Amino acid sequence: MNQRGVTIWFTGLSGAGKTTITQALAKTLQEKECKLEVLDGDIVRQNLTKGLGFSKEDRDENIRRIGFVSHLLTRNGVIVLVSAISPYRAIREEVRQKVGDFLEVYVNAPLATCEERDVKGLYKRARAGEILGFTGIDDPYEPPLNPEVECRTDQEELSESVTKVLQKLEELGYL
Ligand code: GGZ
Repeated sequence: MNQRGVTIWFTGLSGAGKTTITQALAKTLQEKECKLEVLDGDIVRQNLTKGLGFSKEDRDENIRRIGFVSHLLTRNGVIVLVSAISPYRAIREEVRQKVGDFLEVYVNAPLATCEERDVKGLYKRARAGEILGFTGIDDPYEPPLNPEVECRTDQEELSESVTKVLQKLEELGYL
């Protein structure tokens, strides 16, 4: 199959559901025998961007490196699923320009919902002052102004979120 590459960039707060949607979408795309790669913030930070912290400079550097790898893969016909908070609009735009074939998915759940889920207990620790500079608590998150897809994970089922992304991929001729 001569597949067109594209980077699908999932941005949103910690606990919004980026990884969950990415994994479900990856499974569906694998079933369609698409060539794909997943770059998850959590995993990437253990190798490619190991040693970077959460200052604005480090987050931007994290995103820039993920963007670089995404670009290489995308131009080789891979569907790249990136899951990273990527809180700053400007660097997301920079990556979009560089990659070209780029789709932004805003994984949107209110902070209160993310905090309630608190899967890893990080919000609790951030509220207690044990983690400083936590996105949404004492660090900014700049939502996309014009994302190709928005998933309201507090209002829709996982399958609905996945379908929205698949439909957009079809609409734009990537599937
Ligand atoms: C936000 C943090 C922080 C701070 C650790 N702020 O929900 P998680 O746990 O598994 O995913 C979050 C991850 C954020 O890494 P990213 O590479 O996606 O961030 S960025 O795009 O901003 O570079 C969270 C955990 O690391 N974590 N400290 N201070 N999230």
